[in-house]
Amino acid sequence: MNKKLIKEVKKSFKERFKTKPLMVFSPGRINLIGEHTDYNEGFVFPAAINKGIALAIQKSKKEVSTVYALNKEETYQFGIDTVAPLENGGWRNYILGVVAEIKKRGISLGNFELVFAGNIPGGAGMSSSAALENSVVFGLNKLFKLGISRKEMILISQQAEHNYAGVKCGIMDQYASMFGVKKSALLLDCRTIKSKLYKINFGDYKLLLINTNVKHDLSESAYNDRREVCEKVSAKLNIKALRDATISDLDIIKTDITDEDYQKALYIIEENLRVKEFSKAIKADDIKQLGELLYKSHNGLSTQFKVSCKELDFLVDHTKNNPNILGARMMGGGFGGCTINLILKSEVKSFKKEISTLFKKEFGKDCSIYNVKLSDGTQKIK
Ligand code: GAF
Repeated sequence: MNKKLIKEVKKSFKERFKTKPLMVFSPGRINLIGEHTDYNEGFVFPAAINKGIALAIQKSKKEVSTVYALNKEETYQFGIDTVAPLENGGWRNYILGVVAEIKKRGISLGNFELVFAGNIPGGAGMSSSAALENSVVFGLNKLFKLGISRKEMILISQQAEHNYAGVKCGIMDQYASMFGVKKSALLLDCRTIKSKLYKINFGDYKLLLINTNVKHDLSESAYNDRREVCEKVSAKLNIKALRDATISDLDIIKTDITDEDYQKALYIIEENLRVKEFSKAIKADDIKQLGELLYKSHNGLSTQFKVSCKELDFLVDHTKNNPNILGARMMGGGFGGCTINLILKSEVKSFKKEISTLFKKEFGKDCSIYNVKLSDGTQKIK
């Protein structure tokens, strides 16, 4: 599938700019467990997938840089020396943000020409934005021989998201997209930004994503609000981040904070513990326990951290009395997007049919179902 995507991007670049570009592929990600823990300097367990952004890029001698979003058939031009965030800039802001963050580091860049396209469904919570940011910073780094390390590149991508897209995200998405490894997931410590690789083989079971095809308005401001709550509680506890808190610490300040804030902080502390339990269960080949942790994670996201929505809850609830599904939860920032399900391989076909019908009956619209492969991270391609 990516072959087709890459071919289309190359072709479009050639038609537009007549030169041979440098080609980059940067993947999206899934997350096994550990949601909203990244900006609390905690633990997450993501993996890069075989869907992403293909990008063609070349230096330009012109006074402007020209970027073309093939999926949207939209072009944008800007001067490399006059970069600023655009109101409602959409995809443009990810590119401008990366350029601005590189320049902030005192590194000079020339103008360039770029074409990109992706096959990550938009709003699905599979990090098309991190894939785009990483592809741009990786492409520019190679093209202008900037000597930026992969780790610095993901920090540039993250800052682009903060300052140009307005989402105060953690580091999980950019890390997974940049450092992903085939057939593996990464247990990432978001404080040290170091990960441990786990080969993933769930035996007779597999991961299946179900997209609600819903992205609720205000999801970005709600995301930033959650981060603020976590920071407020950390400040009350006099610690750097909720990663350093225990439940007993939190109980000491329980009467000084609202019950809502208490529940949110409690969720973070418990989710961090679940990530560690999950990694132990993988090592022990305890698939049943993996499923149980997924359900517990969803319950916390929905009832304590409050980032789920009725469509996500519906999808998770409808797996609970299905003996062929061991666990399910919403994945990513929330307020829409996908659920991730641990399902018996032989039952995928009949489940797909069943859940599609039920979802349509309940909400009057379709859900989408994806199989994903765990794949390598951002790379130069031919
Ligand atoms: C989004 C953010 F970009 C990540 O940093 C992370 O916080 C995630 O939501 C929730 O776990 O994808």
